[in-house]
Amino acid sequence: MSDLKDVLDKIELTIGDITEEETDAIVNAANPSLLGGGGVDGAIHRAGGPEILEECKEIRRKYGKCLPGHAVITGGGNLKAKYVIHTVGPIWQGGIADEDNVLRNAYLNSLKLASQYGIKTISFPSISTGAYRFPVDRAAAIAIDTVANYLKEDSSIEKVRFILFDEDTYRQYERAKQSL
Ligand code: AR6
Repeated sequence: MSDLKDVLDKIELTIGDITEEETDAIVNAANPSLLGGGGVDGAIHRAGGPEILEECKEIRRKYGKCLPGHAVITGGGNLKAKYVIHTVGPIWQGGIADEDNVLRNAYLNSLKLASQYGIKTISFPSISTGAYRFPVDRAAAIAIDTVANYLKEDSSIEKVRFILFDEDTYRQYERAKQSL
């Protein structure tokens, strides 16, 4: 069990493009089809090349769609990251559809997969706050809280980076981290 200061030291926030990350794994904000899309999903498949999509198709064939809150793992294809963890966040419906818990599970199941694969460093985008329209301040609080609580209990992951695409999103995550 780590204390809060140690945990906060392991969480890094930065503005950037997640496809350029050199962490062991990056996380994709995918959709249940796992067959690609726009936003960060499109960027990861474009930069990572066709191998990632082939692996996603294989997962689809074996296990079917990836439900919101769940996560699956593939190799990193042409990316610097060795793995891509594909998770599906909730579509924001005004807060009436258990969106907070689904978002929490998307982070939690991604982290659990990372631990299972011996991943020590991992980068997340801001899941659900683009096309899925989850309010950024609320999503940031859930993301930071879920990661911090996980790191308190599991010391195998050494670094969690949030790669935020714009300044406003970055500021919301910074605020969420400071308020812990
Ligand atoms: N690096 C880091 N963050 C990025 C990048 C990038 N290269 N590109 C976009 N973002 P979104 P969602 C940010 O829409 O809301 C897809 O079509 C973006 O600015 O990618 O979970 C999927 O296939 C925003 O802050 O994901 C699904 O259908 C954040 O990443 C759907 O979108 C998330 O935006 C998932 O929607």
